[in-house]
Amino acid sequence: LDLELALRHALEHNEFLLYYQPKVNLRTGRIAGAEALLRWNRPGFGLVFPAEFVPVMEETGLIVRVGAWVIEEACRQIAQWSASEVGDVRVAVNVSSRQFVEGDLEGDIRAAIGRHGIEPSLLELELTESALMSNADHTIKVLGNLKQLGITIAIDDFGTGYSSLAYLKRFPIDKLKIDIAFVREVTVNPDDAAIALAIIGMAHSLHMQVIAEGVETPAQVAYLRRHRCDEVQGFHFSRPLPVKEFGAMVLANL
Ligand code: G
Ligand code: G
Ligand code: MN
Ligand code: NA
Repeated sequence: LDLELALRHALEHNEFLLYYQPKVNLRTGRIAGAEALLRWNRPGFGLVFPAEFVPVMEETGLIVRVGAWVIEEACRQIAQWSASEVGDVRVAVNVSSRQFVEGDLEGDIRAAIGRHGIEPSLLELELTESALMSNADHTIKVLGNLKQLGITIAIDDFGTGYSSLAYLKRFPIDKLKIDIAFVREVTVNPDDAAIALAIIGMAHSLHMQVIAEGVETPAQVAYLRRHRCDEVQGFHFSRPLPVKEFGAMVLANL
């Protein structure tokens, strides 16, 4: 309860901020975009990570309002980078199922894009399998509208949710993000390798892009490049960074 109150206070007093972790295109070696990751600059505590407060926001429903703030802030940052020497950066935001069911995700996104005058193709959404399944018919409609607008739809933590593959046909999905569970030992565990390769092959057959998360070693990068994974993200390239450091990294990588 104390935490819930502190989180409500945090939203009203602007204590949230976004860090940005680069996604790298394996063909070009260049930064292809970023995942925006929520941080809480809690007075007296320092920087607090999502594991400590996102579950409470999910339970209390506060994630709906904070999620809307994340979309607004990401769009504002995209516009600021586009107008600067950094240039166009595609930013992925994590979206909770409650934002589909209780919030006005489509309205929030349209408003933020319009307000900041950004190219819709610079915004990407990361949804978990459970987020997709929790109100499928409504979610399909919203995602269809957003995709028509030009937004990219990615499935986060792919392969770890409780869902059937049928949704790959029903939902307008652009990209699969291979869960870290299959990436960690991809170069040494034949089962993980088989799953990763099956996801890459399936994604490409369905005309989807594929990204691997949690990439930490040169061997993983080499393996994923050799097997035509499109993008990678992980500590091997960079931890999630504050805005200024991310911008500097893009400029150094050009
Ligand atoms: O940044 P970090 O690796 O600690 O993130 C941990 C978890 O918190 C990840 O699963 C991530 O998806 C989730 N998370 C981070 N930012 C957001 C956000 O803005 N919204 C939601 N719903 N989840 C987030
Ligand atoms: O669930 P989601 O994919 O949104 O979570 C992203 C989380 O993964 C962030 O908390 C981020 O800090 C973490 N992360 C990013 N890169 C790596 C990595 O290379 N290794 C590990 N273990 N975690 C990572
Ligand atoms: Mn994510
Ligand atoms: Na993930």
